[in-house]
Amino acid sequence: MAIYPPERIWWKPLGREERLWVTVAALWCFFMFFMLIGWYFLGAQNLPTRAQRITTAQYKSLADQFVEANKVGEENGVPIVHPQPGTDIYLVAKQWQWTPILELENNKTYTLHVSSLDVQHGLSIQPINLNLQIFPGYDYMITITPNKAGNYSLWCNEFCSIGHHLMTGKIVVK
Ligand SMILES: [Cu+2]
Repeated sequence: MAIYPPERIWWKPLGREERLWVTVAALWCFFMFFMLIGWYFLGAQNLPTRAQRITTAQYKSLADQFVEANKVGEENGVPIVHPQPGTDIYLVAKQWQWTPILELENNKTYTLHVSSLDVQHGLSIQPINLNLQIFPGYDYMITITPNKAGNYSLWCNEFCSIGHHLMTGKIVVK
């Protein structure tokens, strides 16, 4: 059996429609790629966050002091705190609870600190859909000004082992 070399042009040339679709798809890819970059500037969806290194022991002690000084009640064993507007407020993520319950005043600005005492968690504030990754060892600082009274639920949106689905918390804006 003879071995024949493949034909020089072995593919079928693109038809008009196929060429059109490939062009449209390629242009769409370019558009999506540049939108990804553009949205960073246009989307106004990036959290103005700062972060600094902190040990979990240091963060726990800051948060404990904060709860101690501002505690006004308890709900299912979770402390409720009502801090002064304009101050630094602390939220702790640990398996499997967000603590404490923060009672904030509407249209007042706070510096929200968040950190984890064990593993990586995802802070999700609903229904405003604010999402932030929380690693242990970092103190994340977010300037927040609630503009609508109501209850906001906190969820963990980073799988943090067996009790992940139970990890909730609450911010109450009055
Ligand atoms: Cu989780």
